[in-house]
Amino acid sequence: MRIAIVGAGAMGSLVAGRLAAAVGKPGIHPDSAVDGVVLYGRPSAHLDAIRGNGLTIVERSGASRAIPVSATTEAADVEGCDVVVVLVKAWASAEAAAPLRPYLTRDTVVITLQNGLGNASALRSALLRDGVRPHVYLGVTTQGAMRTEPGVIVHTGSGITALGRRTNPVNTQLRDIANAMTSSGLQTVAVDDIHRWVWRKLAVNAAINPLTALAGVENSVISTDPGLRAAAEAVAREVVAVGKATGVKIDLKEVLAAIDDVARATGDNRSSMLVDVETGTPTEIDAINGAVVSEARRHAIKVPANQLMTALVRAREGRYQADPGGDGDLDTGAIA
Ligand code: KPL
Repeated sequence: MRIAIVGAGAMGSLVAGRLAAAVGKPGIHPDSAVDGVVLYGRPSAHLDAIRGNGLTIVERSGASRAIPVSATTEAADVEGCDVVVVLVKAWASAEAAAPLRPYLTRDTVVITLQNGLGNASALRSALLRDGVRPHVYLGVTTQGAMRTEPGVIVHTGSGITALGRRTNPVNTQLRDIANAMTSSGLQTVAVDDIHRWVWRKLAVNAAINPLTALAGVENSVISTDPGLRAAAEAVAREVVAVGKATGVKIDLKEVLAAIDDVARATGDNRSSMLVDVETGTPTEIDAINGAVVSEARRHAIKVPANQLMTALVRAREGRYQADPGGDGDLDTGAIA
């Protein structure tokens, strides 16, 4: 299968690099072999560096390796790909997907691995052409990565990636994609209860991202600092209540364990929201805590902790949006 990764932030680069290193290797099953990978992003020093010297992935052990990755800024280069994995910031979904519209077919599988809620519907609307649109599937990942300099990313934490369909059980194609990702070194499962995974990851992001961004700390501190841990629990408790109201079977104990696991597994990582506020880039607060607040309103549930996170992060963004100055080049997700 030929796979395009949309968004050359840290996570997009990690997925593209791992898959590119698997090209030509036998897959778990012949249909899950990776035949080609293209990384599509905005013109940037990072993309230029990848084109010149390959993508360097630094492992947690300190070992590193440069992998040749075909990197492009041309939407037309995505033509012919069977699978398109979207890893741009939530607020950039429509803008990143629209140029791809002429090059995708009704058979293309588009998978969002973005943070937050609402990405699949934004992609579906942006990709609609003459009443036809590709399949857009849901996914979440708890892998952690950071971009440290152009052409270099650090794989800060090995997590798990889950893929699923919105209303139907998984199909063979999704299983093949999950196998392709797993054999490239990114542990991936195709699941029938993807909404549960999406809400669990939403709770993880809703707790870790704004707290790390506001406190200016690495992910690990969320589970080691008692005050931040209590705040994370307050945020997560509300997300679970709202998730349950939407009909998703999630459980607070499981969500709190996931927050501690992710905080530990990606311990040295600065969350994407912390990097955003440090580099003056728009954050994903609206797709994460803001989306929880909107859903809560529909179900008449009070979510003061999520409201507070949303207001504080928006205020922080307001300060740098009024006075733009960050170069935004070291962000972790936006198409770059
Ligand atoms: O998704 C993340 C993010 O930073 O956006 C986590 C999992 C919290 C890793 O940092």
